[in-house]
Amino acid sequence: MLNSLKAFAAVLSLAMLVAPAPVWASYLENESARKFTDKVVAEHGFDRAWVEQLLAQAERKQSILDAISRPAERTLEWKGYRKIFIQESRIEQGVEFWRTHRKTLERAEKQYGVPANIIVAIIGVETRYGRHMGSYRVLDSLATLGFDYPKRGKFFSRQLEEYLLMTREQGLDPLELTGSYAGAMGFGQFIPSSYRSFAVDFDGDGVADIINNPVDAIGSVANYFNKHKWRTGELVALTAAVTDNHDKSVFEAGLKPKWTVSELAGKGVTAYSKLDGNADASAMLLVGDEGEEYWLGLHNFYVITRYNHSSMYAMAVYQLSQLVEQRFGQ
Ligand SMILES: [Ca+2]
Repeated sequence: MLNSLKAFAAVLSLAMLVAPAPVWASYLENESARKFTDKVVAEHGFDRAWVEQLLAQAERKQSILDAISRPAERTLEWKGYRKIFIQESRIEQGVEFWRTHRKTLERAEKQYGVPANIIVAIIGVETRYGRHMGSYRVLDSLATLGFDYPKRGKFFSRQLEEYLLMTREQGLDPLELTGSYAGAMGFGQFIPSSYRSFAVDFDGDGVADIINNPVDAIGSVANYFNKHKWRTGELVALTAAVTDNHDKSVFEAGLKPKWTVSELAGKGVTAYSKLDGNADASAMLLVGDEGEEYWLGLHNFYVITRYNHSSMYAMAVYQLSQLVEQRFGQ
């Protein structure tokens, strides 16, 4: 009896030595997290004990790792992608958002030169006008992806660093904020580095709060586009026609406009409307409900892709902006 108890105790103490660290302490034991702590203490003067108690409260979430590993929307064709973002309800809610924030949108348009319909459409595509801003704690998202997702760990631990700086600058509690599984926050889903670079205090209360404050969110989206060189009054995209022997390689040339409108015409892709032949443009082939569609994306279309590097994303924003504007004007 005594011997078996002793043996049991020995097994138990051995188990305690080799057992993985308990979940609540995981990020204190994690090598990347330790390096992270050293870095932010040395470079930004954060208190070591404060960073450690924060990371001790960060939770590794399997659901976050599952979400980021899922096949992305890029496997969809335009006809499937479009249905996700453009429906009657999202157009109607866009009109409602526009009416509610009309004064703020007018002020943002005047100050930043970005039209209201584009600001509304971005917020509509990102979060359905603030209805779905994400329920993951940003701290958990960025710690999980920063320390437990080697493929993009460097990017996300850098975002966690930005997050600590951002919450310190704005006087926000890093334990409180919620967002997407990838740490994007607020009406326009800014990651922490974008928050620090582009969020503005548009109602003048001293805090740039794009999570609870739609006025700040509107100003911040407009500022983002302004800083990414939106050109006021210029077109975004136009449908195009192709000749039988057009150069198909133009559709594989990437997001950045590589040719002028005239050069694309020479390659057999021509806009239906008359355009400045010297304007820069990219050519797109999208598979819609009625088959292949051809488009020219102009400079401002490229600017929308700076928000999310996808031509289908930019097309969804553009088309939603048009539909909401039409309905708003009725
Ligand atoms: Ca504010």
